Amino acid sequence: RRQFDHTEIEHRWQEAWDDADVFHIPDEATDPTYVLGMFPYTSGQLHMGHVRNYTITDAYARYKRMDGENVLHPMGWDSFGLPAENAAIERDTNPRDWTLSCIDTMREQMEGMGFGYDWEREITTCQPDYYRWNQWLFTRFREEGLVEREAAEINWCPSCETVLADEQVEGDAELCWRCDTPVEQRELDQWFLKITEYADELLDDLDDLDGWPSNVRQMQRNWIGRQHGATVEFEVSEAAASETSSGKQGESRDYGPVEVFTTRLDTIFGVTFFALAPGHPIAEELAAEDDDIAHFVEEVADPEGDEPQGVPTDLTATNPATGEEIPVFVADFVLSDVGTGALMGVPGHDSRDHAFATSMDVDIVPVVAPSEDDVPDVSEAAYTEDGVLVNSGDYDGLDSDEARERLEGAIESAAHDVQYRLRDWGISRQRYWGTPIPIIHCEECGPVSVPDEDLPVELPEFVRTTGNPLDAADEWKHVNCPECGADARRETDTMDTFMDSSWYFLRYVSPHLDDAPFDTEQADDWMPVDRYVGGIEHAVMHLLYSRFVTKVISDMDMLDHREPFTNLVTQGMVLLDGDKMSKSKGNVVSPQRIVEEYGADTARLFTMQAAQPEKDFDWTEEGVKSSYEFLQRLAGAVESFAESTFDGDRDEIAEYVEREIDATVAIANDEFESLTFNGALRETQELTSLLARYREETSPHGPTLERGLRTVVKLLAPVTPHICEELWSELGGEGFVVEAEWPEPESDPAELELARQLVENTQEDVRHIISVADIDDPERIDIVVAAPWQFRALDLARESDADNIIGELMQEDEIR
Ligand code: ANZ
Ligand code: ZN
Repeated sequence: RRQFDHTEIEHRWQEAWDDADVFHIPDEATDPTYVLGMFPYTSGQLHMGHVRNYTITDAYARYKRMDGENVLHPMGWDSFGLPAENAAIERDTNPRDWTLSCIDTMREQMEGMGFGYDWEREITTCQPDYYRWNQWLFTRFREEGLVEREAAEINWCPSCETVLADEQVEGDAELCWRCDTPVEQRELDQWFLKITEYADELLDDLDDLDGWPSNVRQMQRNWIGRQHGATVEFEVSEAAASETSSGKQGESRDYGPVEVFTTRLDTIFGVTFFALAPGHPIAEELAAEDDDIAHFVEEVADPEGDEPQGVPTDLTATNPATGEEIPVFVADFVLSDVGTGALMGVPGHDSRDHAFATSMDVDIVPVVAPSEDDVPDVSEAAYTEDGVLVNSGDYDGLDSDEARERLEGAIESAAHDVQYRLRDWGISRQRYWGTPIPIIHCEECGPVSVPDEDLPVELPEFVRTTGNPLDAADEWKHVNCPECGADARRETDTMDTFMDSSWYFLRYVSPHLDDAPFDTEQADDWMPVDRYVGGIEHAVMHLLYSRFVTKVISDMDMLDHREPFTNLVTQGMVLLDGDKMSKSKGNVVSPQRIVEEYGADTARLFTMQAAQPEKDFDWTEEGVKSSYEFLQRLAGAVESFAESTFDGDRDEIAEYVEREIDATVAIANDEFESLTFNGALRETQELTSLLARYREETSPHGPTLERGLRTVVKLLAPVTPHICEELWSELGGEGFVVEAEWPEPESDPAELELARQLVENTQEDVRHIISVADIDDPERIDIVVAAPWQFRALDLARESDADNIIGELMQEDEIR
């Protein structure tokens, strides 16, 4: 029998919460627990990933609220960006109307899920009252010297007609993250934020972020990619032999000292070739004169290729340690934007150099060995470990560390150097749907910042064109220079939307402020975010940019904190038959249907029950049904309790049940704190079954059962809030369960532990009796073992004619 009508109940309670404003946190509240789910991109509909993400944060926020904390749990919309622009074009509308309609739908779906947000703090990044602060921050960054305009090779998606950040280019095939089109390279003037100036701090502070998963920290470390090493110069000039062959007698060209970066200066005696990246200025100069080199650079070179490839040149380089002349190549495994764009080739000790030298027939010499009398054979493979130097003149016998240090001092051009993989953050996008970069280009004055009082620079009306619609907005584009008044034009690039999301968590603190992006005093008190939950796909970009922007803001004395997120949870995926749900695979389970058919509580319960937050899990209809049935059973139990009359005293059994209630509460507290709701739910469901048996086996509708049921309802309330409100009022609870006091164990923890152990021991005894007495009805075994108050066990055992065993056990006083 269905016990309740979920649709009616859910709507009724959603309205009641709304009317009572229970999720609003006033500005005066101090030191709240800040619980945040990564705000959604406004794609049109909530998907199961959102349901999972926001149920985790909502359950935690509700738990904290019941536990007596002030809770800040806001929601907003990441609503600028290419997908909305493309969707609008597809639907023959404009990005603004499309986005705003998506927001309305998604907000309604969130309300339908019962997520308890403080909607008075809602923020929408595509609204001028938000993006003006992107512009304001850009201007401040520029004043701080953290903005640069540079011509740069950029990733260009020919289909989206936009620049992509490195992070938006995916896989070895270099495909656009949005449309899977192969990405091309182009040179354009771009705006950059100098995140590299914060590379060291961003890296070092990871060590203290112990509330973050270690894999995310490691991904950020790798992304920043700090390497200690040395730069050293090689003299490069045209080889003597080539003068005759090319007929250019007497004009042997000198290219001067060319710098390389190495992490292994200890291997310098083993350098047998020198290599330039195809984009190195010398390689470009050579390509202009030499067809083979031009052909290689333009047609053959493939930096992503598995096999290193290259082309010989007429140049030689002089090894500064040995004075030896070595051949110079242009090679594709040397990257233009890494180090200096040139490298010293040590095939004996570097695997790529080894592969290259083998194909080019270059010498391979061992200069580092495990020990002096164990020189490795490097003809087949490089020896890549540190060790002891050999074949290295005066340096023979030194270990690698010491050799590096001494060589750094001894070689005149050598200098200690640190290199990073991290590049500055290119924020220019040649698209419409983003924050206009607040710059005016003047022929006289150059790029001029739009004065603060002229912010926001609002987007003009959308027009459909092939390129950037802002370029076509003539009236908008032509303005006067704020400095000299001459005719000038606006910057038509918009900002990467990662700018919007790199500080939105600060805006929630004071979302309506109109003279600053956020209130400093309030942010000092309310920040950092205590629990941040979102997808692992944001491990690098969003989380690194947010850390960077927070540090800059802090350096501008606008915030005390230097890290935005203390605790991070990266939630796993909701799969269907082991596959990611996706529109293209047509295997999407719609949250809307689940809510209609089973209710939001069931959807929430199932997603929290299925696995701990970090793990992927499979969506199954059976799982959903069993969550639904559990809630129906619980409702039934409360109903029959509420209808029954009160009798019965605390007895031995009641004491056991009381202990179980306490034990469940103790475990649930820990599990809620660590967001492992599945553990708490398992315990709570077990307690629910125990209470059901307790009611059947004895007939005490007394205080123990009442406490038990109230506890279950409270423990479930963060996860299945609507039905729990209903049951709470049936049990005669006061006010909302969402505002009720979170349960604490009544007995002291040490006693509880002892009691638990006793129970476990008793269970062992009972199992023993069962096995000896040969009880084989599985249902009875379950009852006996799971409800081990002793006399029941004895009764059942006695029934099975095992008197003598029981007698013995009783004599030994093992059971009593
Ligand atoms: C000599 C050497 C000997 C190196 C050796 C390594 C091992 P990893 O390899 O990740 O530690 N390098 C320098 N500039 C480069 C560029 N523009 N493109 C590609 N590779 C470049 O990174 C450091 C090493 O990368 C450097 O140390 C250099 O090769 C190479 F047994 O120098 B090494
Ligand atoms: Zn001017």
